[in-house]
Amino acid sequence: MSESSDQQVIEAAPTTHAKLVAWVREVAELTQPDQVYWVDGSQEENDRLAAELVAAGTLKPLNQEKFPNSFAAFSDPKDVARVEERTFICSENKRDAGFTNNWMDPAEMKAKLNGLFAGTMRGRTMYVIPFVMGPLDAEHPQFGVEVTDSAYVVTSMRIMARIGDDVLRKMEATEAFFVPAVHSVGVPIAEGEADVAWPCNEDKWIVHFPEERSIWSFGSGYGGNALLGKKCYALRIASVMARDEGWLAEHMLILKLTNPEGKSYNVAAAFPSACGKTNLALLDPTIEGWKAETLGDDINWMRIGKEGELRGVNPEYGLFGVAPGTGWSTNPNAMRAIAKGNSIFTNVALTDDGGVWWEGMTDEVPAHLTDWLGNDWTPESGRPAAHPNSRFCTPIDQIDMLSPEYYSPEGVEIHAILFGGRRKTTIPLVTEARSWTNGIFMGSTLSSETTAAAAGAVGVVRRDPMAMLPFIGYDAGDYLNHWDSIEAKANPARLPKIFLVNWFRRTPEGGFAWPGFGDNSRVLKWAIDRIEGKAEARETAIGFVPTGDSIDLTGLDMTPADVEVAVKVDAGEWATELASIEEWYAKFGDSLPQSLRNEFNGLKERLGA
Ligand code: GTP
Ligand code: SPV
Ligand code: MN
Repeated sequence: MSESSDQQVIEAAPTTHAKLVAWVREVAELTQPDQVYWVDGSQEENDRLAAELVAAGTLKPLNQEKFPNSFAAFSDPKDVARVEERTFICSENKRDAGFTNNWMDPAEMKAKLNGLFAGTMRGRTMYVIPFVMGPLDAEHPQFGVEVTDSAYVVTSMRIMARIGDDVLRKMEATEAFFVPAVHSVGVPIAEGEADVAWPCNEDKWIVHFPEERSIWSFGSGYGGNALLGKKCYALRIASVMARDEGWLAEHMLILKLTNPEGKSYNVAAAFPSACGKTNLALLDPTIEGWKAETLGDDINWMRIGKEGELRGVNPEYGLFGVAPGTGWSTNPNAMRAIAKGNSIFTNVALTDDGGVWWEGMTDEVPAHLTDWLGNDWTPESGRPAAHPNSRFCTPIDQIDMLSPEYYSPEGVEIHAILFGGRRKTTIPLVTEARSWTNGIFMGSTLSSETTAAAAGAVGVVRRDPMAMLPFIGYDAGDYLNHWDSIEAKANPARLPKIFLVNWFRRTPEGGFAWPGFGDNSRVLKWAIDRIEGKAEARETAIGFVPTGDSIDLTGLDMTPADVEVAVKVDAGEWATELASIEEWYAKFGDSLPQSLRNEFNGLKERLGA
């Protein structure tokens, strides 16, 4: 960067935060943008950026009557999901990254990144986005600054996190620590060359330095690869902070439920990507007298409160929800939030009147659409109109059922934790853990069929501990040990009960064994009644499952016998499962906590294997 533009960075910097100014200058020197722009987060600024993105062809304005202030974006078909193979945890010691992460020596990686980022922002604007994860009035606000050459990232970050001037003022007042996060699409523009609508590089690198708490992302503009406050900070980096400071950063929704007697419970649930978190977080209960309120749909930061209770906070500000399967019949609360506008849709299909559509949005399929690739589409086309990982990005305060406690810096007490995955067989609809450590065992062996949320094969069963497999920022065995250690740090009487759930089990005939969605409230009711000692259960080798008639089926076309099918513990299936768990646990080597090995041996014994 030339002397004069270097000068510009410093003079134009609207902050006295010396470390921040120095870091921004350093990144600008490396990446060589045409200009540096500090994002203030205002509506006026957002409108201007959106207009520029429309002119560039990145955003398409939607029908303003149906979707006010909303836009559609279409990514490069080679940039449609998180890229786990290209995601790295560069801890000082390889051992600290564990077997679940890709690792490279930090010095080697930095040399690599210096090459990749050198001049990468030529011909572009470098945006500086000050942001905070969680409420700005928290006792210790968790700051970050993302530097990016993508205006699409700026407009999306404005929905997903609290950004801009207010954050910067608070940050500079104490010269606060911030997580530095550098993002580039990796496509410099040469003099006189035109840009494309969705610039990205075939070579992608999503890199974390856990000791430094820093993030470098190159080559992708999509979702968790590029909106660095989300998975990169709030899970990978935050999980390391949480280990060091005695708390938990988890891939969980938070839902508040109030029973007909007016007593409230907060449920946190960890399901892998595209396995139902947003849907459960916006649950419309189908049982009489129960009320549900949303607190979070993807990330939960849990700390131990003054009375030894676990308290959860959602650090995000928006929803980045899977579009397909979100519809008026399955998730009306999400549909109402979306209908208020102010949203960015990525890789959905367009209707002829300038609206959006995706598989499962309406029962009736439109006769004609423009698919996410820009081609004509009809129901006879024989391919999905929207990409399976297409997303809606919508401000969280547009959810009618949002709990006022969402804004509380202290968060809410968590009364129950659910771990869940997508399994056609073996795993019952719901199983209550026998103890905290037994619950950690359930979480540690959580498994799910892979989805389109990450690049790679779909439908393959993989183990996904606490739904955090792609997000644990350190050694997975240490992570399980950290979870197990929470029991001793918390008040035993206030520890949440743990449950394993599976909305996706099939009957021998092939259909879903459980209707899911709003009817999941019936399972939550059973879980809460278990906390209160009011619901019946049958003890099995793997834990406590509901008796056929202990699940409220009022108004549902199902019998207790159907429930028995959904909660069956099948000896043959569990023999296969045990072998698979044994294989999984072998991967941890010495770092698997002994307490979990004991749990495994106990299960084996109870199953008579
Ligand atoms: P990420 O944002 O990737 O973390 O996904 P998520 O966990 O929030 O998943 P989401 O709620 O968006 O659901 C993903 C898919 O699962 C959608 O296609 C839903 O229709 C489907 N789904 C969600 N809940 C249920 C359920 O209870 N039963 C069935 N059968 N499908 C469900
Ligand atoms: C997930 O994959 O878990 C998501 C989408 O929530 S992304 O933000 O791309 O990680
Ligand atoms: Mn997610």
